[in-house]
Amino acid sequence: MRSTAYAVILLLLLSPVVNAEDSDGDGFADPTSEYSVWDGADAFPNNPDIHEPVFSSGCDPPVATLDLDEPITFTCTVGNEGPVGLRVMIDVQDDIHLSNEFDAEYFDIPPSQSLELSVTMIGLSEGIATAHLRVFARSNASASHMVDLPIEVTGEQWTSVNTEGNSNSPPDVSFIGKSLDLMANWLTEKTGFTIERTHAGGLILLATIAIVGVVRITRARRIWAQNMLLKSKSDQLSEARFDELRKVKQHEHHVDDTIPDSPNFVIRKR
Ligand SMILES: [Ca+2]
Ligand SMILES: [Ca+2]
Repeated sequence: MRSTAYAVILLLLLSPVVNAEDSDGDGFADPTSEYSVWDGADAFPNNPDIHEPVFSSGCDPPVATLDLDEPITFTCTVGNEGPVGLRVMIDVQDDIHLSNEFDAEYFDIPPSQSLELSVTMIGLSEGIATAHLRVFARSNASASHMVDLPIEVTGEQWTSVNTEGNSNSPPDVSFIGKSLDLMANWLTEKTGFTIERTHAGGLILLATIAIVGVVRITRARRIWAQNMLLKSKSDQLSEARFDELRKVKQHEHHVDDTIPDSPNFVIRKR
């Protein structure tokens, strides 16, 4: 009698596990730790209208144009729109014109979460191609979800930007030091004073300042001369008028005979 009671209690405790529960009555059992959506459980255990997993997805860029041998990496997101965590297998189906660099992998996506993937393809031959990102959510079924990746491959050969050759080493300025040494030696020889590199550098600096000063003065003079030449036309005209007035012979009554002519001196070399 007692053993029978234990058996009944045990049966009641085990019944949810033994007899898979179907909460919404749609014929698909609720998922459990032993029986997942991957195995065939209801992806929406509380919705009698739906039992298959639902995904949202998107890839960036949505379309692409590649040259031959040019790689492109799409950033794709795959979201689980259901209330149950999913284990999925994701792969990429390439095309005759493309080479796929994405390795198929299993992922766990918690409810209402999404994952991000990098999918790299390489242009193989000229043509219009479509690769497919496929999401498998059931062990023994075709893809539950698919994202198209339309890609045009041109006939041009891709020329990658070669960054290895252009090392950004600082410019070689050792020649400045050498020049200063040469200058210092030369000055020492010529002047008899011991002149070192730093002195030579200072002299060069002074010389440079002096040259710049001379150049500036010369330029200022040239500009002044140009300005003189460019005197406004009205000035030139008025000056010409004055000149003309000066040339005109004075009236007779203004001539003063009392003033003798200026004597002409002849200077001769002895
Ligand atoms: Ca169900
Ligand atoms: Ca359901």
